[in-house]
Amino acid sequence: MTTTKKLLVARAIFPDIVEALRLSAGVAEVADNPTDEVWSRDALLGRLDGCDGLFCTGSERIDAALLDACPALKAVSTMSVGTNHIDVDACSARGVLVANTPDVLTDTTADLAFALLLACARRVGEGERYLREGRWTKWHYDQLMGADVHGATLGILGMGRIGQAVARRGALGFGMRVIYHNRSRLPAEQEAPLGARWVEKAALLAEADHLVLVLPYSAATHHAIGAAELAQMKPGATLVNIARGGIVDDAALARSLAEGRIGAAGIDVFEGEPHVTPALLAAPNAVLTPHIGSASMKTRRAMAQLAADNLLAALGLGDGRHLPAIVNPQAARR
Ligand code: 8YV
Repeated sequence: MTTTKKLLVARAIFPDIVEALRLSAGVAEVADNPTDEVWSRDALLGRLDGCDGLFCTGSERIDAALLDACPALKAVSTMSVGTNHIDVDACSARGVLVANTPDVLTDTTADLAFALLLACARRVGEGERYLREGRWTKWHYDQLMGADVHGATLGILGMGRIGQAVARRGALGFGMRVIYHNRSRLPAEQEAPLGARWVEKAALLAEADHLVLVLPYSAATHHAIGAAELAQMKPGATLVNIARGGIVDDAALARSLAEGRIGAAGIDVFEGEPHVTPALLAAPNAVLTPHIGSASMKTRRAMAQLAADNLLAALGLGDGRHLPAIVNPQAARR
């Protein structure tokens, strides 16, 4: 096969995976970013000029203006399951295929939901700071009392693959009663093994002891949990966001935590991250992590490999090891 395609890998990823891309049949050139320099928009555009394929992450914004400036681009492969940083409609309209990395991160991300849920409900962060700061001088009967997770009601907003993996952990591992709200209801045969029951959003907010957010970000889900929704939650309930910044109104959440209306929060994703609303940083009853939902060694490698395979497959290259996870197959017909 003649070597024809030019690729750009926008962020530093596993060097051996970049090297394998470079050696793939049909690839003429791979430009990458081994130092993980933060490229300005213009720097990204300059490097993308003339490229057929882009390997990106959730940090790069792929919009109509970028696509118009890079008419050679045929495929955008993101190392993320979320695609809210990509204007998929604009890609489809220009015949640009978009691929993402579903499935490989489902269980790892659901594990982090439980890590945050347990940590905030049982006040692990507060306890650790208390101990490290030398404030632990004796035992008290009411020291750092938190909320039980086992046997409680687990509410899940968004019931895709990750939501179902969270439900499975709650029902089977912690004996929780699982309720969920999603645009579409799961078929009964999928609900039954999870012991999950579909409820209206208002009932979800009112009944959940612990509410986990697992819905994709879009204009429709912006501030799906704002001041009004926080006020509808059970007093003392916990909230976990492993989905996307912007789904929660972070300022409203900080107020609710400060007022003691919400008992605790476990938050992995933030509005405008890596900036974090200062009032959240000041909230002792919040456990905050820097967007590490998928960050296990095994999963991050699997994501990078899948994104590389997707990119090659979307350009008609590669060894067909993976059926590419194409978000907009309709673009191929253009
Ligand atoms: C990524 C994620 O780490 O897959 C997603 O949608 O949010 C995370 O797993 C992040 O988007 C970097 O690409």
